[in-house]
Amino acid sequence: PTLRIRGFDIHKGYLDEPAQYDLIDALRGVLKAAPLFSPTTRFGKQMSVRMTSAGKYGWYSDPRGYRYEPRHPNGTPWPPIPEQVLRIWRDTTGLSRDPDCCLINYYGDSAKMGMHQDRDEADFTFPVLSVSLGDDGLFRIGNEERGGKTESIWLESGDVVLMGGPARLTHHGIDRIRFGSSRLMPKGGRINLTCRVVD
Ligand code: MD3
Ligand code: FE
Repeated sequence: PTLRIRGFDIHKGYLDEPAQYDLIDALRGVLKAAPLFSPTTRFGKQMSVRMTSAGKYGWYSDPRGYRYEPRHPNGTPWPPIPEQVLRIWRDTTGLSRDPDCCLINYYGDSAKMGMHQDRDEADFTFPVLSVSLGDDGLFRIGNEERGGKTESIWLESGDVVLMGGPARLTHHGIDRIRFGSSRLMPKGGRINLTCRVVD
Protein backbone atom coordinates (compact mmCIF):
# COMPACT_ATOMS: atom_id res chain seq x y z
CA PRO A 1 0.00 0.00 0.00
CA THR A 2 1.25 3.46 -0.94
CA LEU A 3 0.41 6.48 1.23
CA ARG A 4 0.93 10.00 -0.12
CA ILE A 5 1.74 12.63 2.52
CA ARG A 6 2.89 16.09 1.40
CA GLY A 7 4.20 14.68 -1.88
CA PHE A 8 6.07 11.79 -0.25
CA ASP A 9 5.29 8.32 -1.61
CA ILE A 10 5.38 6.03 1.41
CA HIS A 11 5.42 2.33 0.53
CA LYS A 12 4.57 0.57 3.81
CA GLY A 13 5.99 -2.96 3.95
CA TYR A 14 7.73 -2.73 0.57
CA LEU A 15 10.32 -5.34 1.61
CA ASP A 16 9.14 -8.61 3.16
CA GLU A 17 11.14 -10.16 6.00
CA PRO A 18 13.38 -12.39 3.82
CA ALA A 19 14.22 -9.38 1.65
CA GLN A 20 15.07 -7.33 4.76
CA TYR A 21 17.45 -10.04 6.01
CA ASP A 22 19.00 -10.33 2.56
CA LEU A 23 19.60 -6.58 2.52
CA ILE A 24 21.16 -6.62 6.01
CA ASP A 25 23.50 -9.38 4.79
CA ALA A 26 24.55 -7.26 1.81
CA LEU A 27 25.16 -4.28 4.11
CA ARG A 28 27.51 -6.31 6.34
CA GLY A 29 30.03 -6.36 3.47
CA VAL A 30 29.67 -2.61 2.94
CA LEU A 31 30.17 -1.85 6.65
CA LYS A 32 33.26 -4.05 6.75
CA ALA A 33 34.88 -2.10 3.90
CA ALA A 34 33.54 1.28 5.06
CA PRO A 35 33.00 1.33 8.84
CA LEU A 36 30.39 3.62 10.43
CA PHE A 37 31.63 6.97 11.80
CA SER A 38 29.99 9.93 13.56
CA PRO A 39 30.47 13.08 11.50
CA THR A 40 30.82 16.50 13.10
CA THR A 41 28.33 19.15 11.98
CA ARG A 42 29.51 22.49 10.61
CA PHE A 43 28.71 23.82 14.08
CA GLY A 44 31.36 21.50 15.54
CA LYS A 45 28.91 19.15 17.25
CA GLN A 46 29.19 15.38 16.85
CA MET A 47 26.09 13.78 15.31
CA SER A 48 24.29 11.07 17.33
CA VAL A 49 23.65 9.14 14.10
CA ARG A 50 26.56 7.03 12.83
CA MET A 51 26.93 6.78 9.07
CA THR A 52 28.84 5.55 6.06
CA SER A 53 28.18 5.34 2.31
CA ALA A 54 28.36 3.16 -0.78
CA GLY A 55 28.73 4.30 -4.38
CA LYS A 56 30.72 6.89 -6.29
CA TYR A 57 30.34 9.45 -3.48
CA GLY A 58 29.67 9.43 0.24
CA TRP A 59 28.09 12.19 2.27
CA TYR A 60 30.52 13.81 4.67
CA SER A 61 30.46 16.60 7.22
CA ASP A 62 33.03 18.41 9.34
CA PRO A 63 33.41 22.00 10.58
CA ARG A 64 34.28 22.97 6.96
CA GLY A 65 30.75 22.05 5.90
CA TYR A 66 28.53 19.41 4.32
CA ARG A 67 29.64 17.80 1.06
CA TYR A 68 30.10 14.61 -0.96
CA GLU A 69 33.51 12.93 -0.93
CA PRO A 70 34.85 10.19 -3.24
CA ARG A 71 36.55 8.39 -0.31
CA HIS A 72 35.78 7.13 3.19
CA PRO A 73 37.68 9.06 5.92
CA ASN A 74 40.02 6.02 6.05
CA GLY A 75 41.21 6.97 2.53
CA THR A 76 39.66 4.10 0.54
CA PRO A 77 36.96 4.49 -2.15
CA TRP A 78 33.40 3.74 -0.98
CA PRO A 79 32.27 0.15 -1.76
CA PRO A 80 29.73 -0.39 -4.57
CA ILE A 81 26.00 0.07 -3.91
CA PRO A 82 24.50 -3.42 -3.33
CA GLU A 83 22.47 -4.77 -6.27
CA GLN A 84 19.44 -5.25 -3.94
CA VAL A 85 19.39 -1.48 -3.29
CA LEU A 86 19.74 -0.61 -6.98
CA ARG A 87 16.76 -2.88 -7.73
CA ILE A 88 14.57 -0.92 -5.26
CA TRP A 89 15.74 2.38 -6.81
CA ARG A 90 14.99 1.23 -10.37
CA ASP A 91 11.60 -0.28 -9.42
CA THR A 92 10.32 2.73 -7.46
CA THR A 93 11.77 5.61 -9.50
CA GLY A 94 11.54 4.09 -12.96
CA LEU A 95 14.76 5.96 -13.77
CA SER A 96 17.52 4.53 -15.94
CA ARG A 97 20.04 6.77 -14.13
CA ASP A 98 21.38 4.92 -11.06
CA PRO A 99 22.17 6.76 -7.81
CA ASP A 100 25.74 7.99 -7.09
CA CYS A 101 25.41 7.59 -3.35
CA CYS A 102 23.74 5.24 -0.92
CA LEU A 103 24.06 6.88 2.49
CA ILE A 104 23.74 4.41 5.39
CA ASN A 105 22.52 5.97 8.66
CA TYR A 106 22.63 3.92 11.88
CA TYR A 107 20.50 5.02 14.83
CA GLY A 108 21.41 3.55 18.23
CA ASP A 109 19.34 3.93 21.40
CA SER A 110 19.12 7.73 21.70
CA ALA A 111 20.14 8.83 18.20
CA LYS A 112 18.04 11.37 16.32
CA MET A 113 18.33 13.67 13.34
CA GLY A 114 17.19 17.27 13.55
CA MET A 115 14.96 18.91 10.94
CA HIS A 116 16.92 19.74 7.78
CA GLN A 117 16.76 19.95 3.99
CA ASP A 118 18.88 17.75 1.72
CA ARG A 119 20.49 20.25 -0.60
CA ASP A 120 24.07 19.13 -1.14
CA GLU A 121 23.16 17.52 -4.49
CA ALA A 122 23.52 19.33 -7.82
CA ASP A 123 20.10 18.56 -9.35
CA PHE A 124 16.96 18.55 -7.18
CA THR A 125 14.83 17.16 -10.02
CA PHE A 126 16.18 13.72 -9.08
CA PRO A 127 14.30 12.08 -6.19
CA VAL A 128 15.76 10.72 -2.96
CA LEU A 129 14.86 7.17 -1.95
CA SER A 130 14.77 5.98 1.67
CA VAL A 131 14.72 2.37 2.93
CA SER A 132 14.12 1.67 6.64
CA LEU A 133 15.45 -1.44 8.42
CA GLY A 134 15.30 -2.56 12.05
CA ASP A 135 13.72 -0.50 14.82
CA ASP A 136 10.82 1.90 14.20
CA GLY A 137 11.73 5.56 13.66
CA LEU A 138 9.49 8.60 14.14
CA PHE A 139 9.82 10.54 10.88
CA ARG A 140 8.75 14.20 10.92
CA ILE A 141 7.76 15.98 7.71
CA GLY A 142 7.68 19.79 7.59
CA ASN A 143 7.60 22.36 4.82
CA GLU A 144 9.90 23.75 2.16
CA GLU A 145 10.33 26.86 4.36
CA ARG A 146 11.68 26.44 7.89
CA GLY A 147 9.08 26.08 10.63
CA GLY A 148 5.33 25.76 10.24
CA LYS A 149 3.12 22.76 10.85
CA THR A 150 4.59 19.27 10.70
CA GLU A 151 3.22 15.74 10.37
CA SER A 152 4.81 12.64 11.87
CA ILE A 153 4.74 9.03 10.79
CA TRP A 154 6.41 5.94 12.21
CA LEU A 155 8.70 4.29 9.65
CA GLU A 156 9.01 0.56 10.17
CA SER A 157 11.41 -2.07 8.90
CA GLY A 158 10.82 -2.71 5.20
CA ASP A 159 9.18 0.66 4.50
CA VAL A 160 10.37 2.56 1.44
CA VAL A 161 9.83 6.32 0.91
CA LEU A 162 10.32 8.25 -2.31
CA MET A 163 10.81 12.03 -2.11
CA GLY A 164 10.51 13.63 -5.52
CA GLY A 165 9.13 16.66 -7.30
CA PRO A 166 7.93 19.42 -4.98
CA ALA A 167 8.63 17.22 -1.90
CA ARG A 168 12.35 17.10 -2.66
CA LEU A 169 13.21 20.21 -0.62
CA THR A 170 10.87 19.53 2.29
CA HIS A 171 12.37 19.83 5.80
CA HIS A 172 12.41 16.47 7.58
CA GLY A 173 14.01 14.66 10.51
CA ILE A 174 13.91 11.67 12.84
CA ASP A 175 12.71 12.58 16.35
CA ARG A 176 13.48 9.25 18.00
CA ILE A 177 13.50 5.53 17.50
CA ARG A 178 11.79 2.74 19.41
CA PHE A 179 14.97 0.95 20.42
CA GLY A 180 14.50 -2.83 20.49
CA SER A 181 11.19 -2.80 18.59
CA SER A 182 12.57 -5.06 15.83
CA ARG A 183 14.55 -8.30 15.97
CA LEU A 184 16.07 -7.84 12.52
CA MET A 185 19.45 -6.86 13.94
CA PRO A 186 20.84 -8.74 16.96
CA LYS A 187 22.10 -5.57 18.67
CA GLY A 188 19.02 -3.50 17.84
CA GLY A 189 18.95 -0.06 16.29
CA ARG A 190 17.62 1.41 13.07
CA ILE A 191 19.28 1.58 9.66
CA ASN A 192 18.11 4.01 7.01
CA LEU A 193 19.47 3.92 3.48
CA THR A 194 19.09 7.00 1.29
CA CYS A 195 19.94 6.84 -2.40
CA ARG A 196 20.77 10.06 -4.21
CA VAL A 197 21.98 11.31 -7.59
CA VAL A 198 24.80 13.67 -6.59
CA ASP A 199 26.18 15.22 -9.78
C1 MD3 B 1 12.87 14.33 2.27
N1 MD3 B 1 17.57 10.54 6.77
O1 MD3 B 1 19.91 11.01 5.51
S1 MD3 B 1 14.97 9.34 5.48
C2 MD3 B 1 19.09 11.94 5.55
O2 MD3 B 1 15.66 8.18 8.41
C3 MD3 B 1 17.82 11.74 6.26
O3 MD3 B 1 17.79 8.51 8.35
C4 MD3 B 1 16.44 10.25 7.59
O4 MD3 B 1 17.06 12.66 6.37
C5 MD3 B 1 16.63 8.87 8.15
O5 MD3 B 1 19.26 13.02 5.00
C6 MD3 B 1 15.14 10.39 6.87
C7 MD3 B 1 13.73 10.17 4.62
C8 MD3 B 1 14.20 11.29 3.75
C9 MD3 B 1 15.43 11.25 3.16
C10 MD3 B 1 15.81 12.22 2.27
C11 MD3 B 1 14.95 13.25 1.95
C12 MD3 B 1 13.36 12.33 3.48
C13 MD3 B 1 13.73 13.32 2.58
C14 MD3 B 1 15.28 14.23 0.99
C15 MD3 B 1 14.40 15.21 0.67
C16 MD3 B 1 13.19 15.28 1.33
FE1 FE C 1 17.62 14.21 4.99
